[in-house]
Amino acid sequence: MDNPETSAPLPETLSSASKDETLAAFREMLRIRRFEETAARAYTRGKISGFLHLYIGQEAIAIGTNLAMKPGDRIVSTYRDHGFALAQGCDPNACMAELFGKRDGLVGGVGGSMHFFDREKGLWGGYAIVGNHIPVAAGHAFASKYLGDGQVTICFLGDGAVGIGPTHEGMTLAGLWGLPVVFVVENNRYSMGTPLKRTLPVEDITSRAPGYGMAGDRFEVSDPFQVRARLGEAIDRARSESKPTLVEILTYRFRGHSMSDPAKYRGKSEVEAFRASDPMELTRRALIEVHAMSEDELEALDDEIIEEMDAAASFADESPQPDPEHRFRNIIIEHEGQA
Ligand SMILES: Cc1ncc(C[n+]2csc(CCOP(=O)(O)OP(=O)(O)O)c2C)c(N)n1
Ligand SMILES: [Mg+2]
Repeated sequence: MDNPETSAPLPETLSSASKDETLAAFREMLRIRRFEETAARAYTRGKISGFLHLYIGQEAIAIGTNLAMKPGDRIVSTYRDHGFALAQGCDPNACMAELFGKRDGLVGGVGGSMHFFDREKGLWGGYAIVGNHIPVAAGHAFASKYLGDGQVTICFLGDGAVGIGPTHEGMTLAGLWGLPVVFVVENNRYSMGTPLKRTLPVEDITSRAPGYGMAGDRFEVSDPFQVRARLGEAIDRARSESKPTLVEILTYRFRGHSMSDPAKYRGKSEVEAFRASDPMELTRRALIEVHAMSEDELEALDDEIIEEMDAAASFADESPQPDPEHRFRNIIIEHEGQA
């Protein structure tokens, strides 16, 4: 009998993609997953302080977004930001060193997990305060409209950010002023340990889009090419018509909210059911079933990536502590007597 977990048909977006692009997307998703697992191990060994929110299960969204973006477009993200950094091409050594709070980190070791930032790569910040980056994203989009630079801002938020005041303020202004922005709710069904049905009166988040004068789109993530296509439409609308869109992507995180969450609020069967449709697993299956790759070839790829991430952890470990003065860099106001 067929294993029901592997006999589900592959999504058309995946089965119609070329081998090269499927392999490239799989590789990038796997890099995120292995980076996160390496970070989790480092956290349990006491190498990382503070919070650590992993992106495991949601990788296809960051990879599909990167495929849909043009150079100059901007990502504004939540604290669950490592996947976006890697998808945008940030160096895993610098990302890991940032988690370790080291000098060679992406922002010199003073930002940590929740504050990745790489302007050159289009990552305009991870933000720790739920919902408060939505007005920031609207501000970026306002600047693009004002300057006529043709750039689009893509702002990610969680389902838990939807009821927060600044989310409403930012979306209202984006709709009112016709800003070139795409708001993407990564609806992973939980905010910390609270399921969506206990936080929102209406679970379809895009039902709010007309109230903001925005187009809406809602789908369950299946693979990076589906994300590229669906977000691509919203990004085009922003770029060519200067109209915002509210996109809701239904997804799932396989780990707890953060490293301190054992995720006891959900059953094993729920997690297993989502594992069967894990976009990374579907992409792996496409490589085997459609493109005739072997398990051995994929294992060799995995070994190479594990090695890359182990090297990133060693690099981070060996990187020096930041200079004490570094904490005063990149701040807006310098008080008297400060460096
Ligand atoms: C304004 C504010 N309130 C509360 C918190 C604490 N907090 C951190 S993450 C989180 C849940 C957010 O869930 P969601 O938006 O669904 O994102 P997810 O973690 O699922 O990606 C909360 C309440 C915070 N960081 N900021
Ligand atoms: Mg959530």
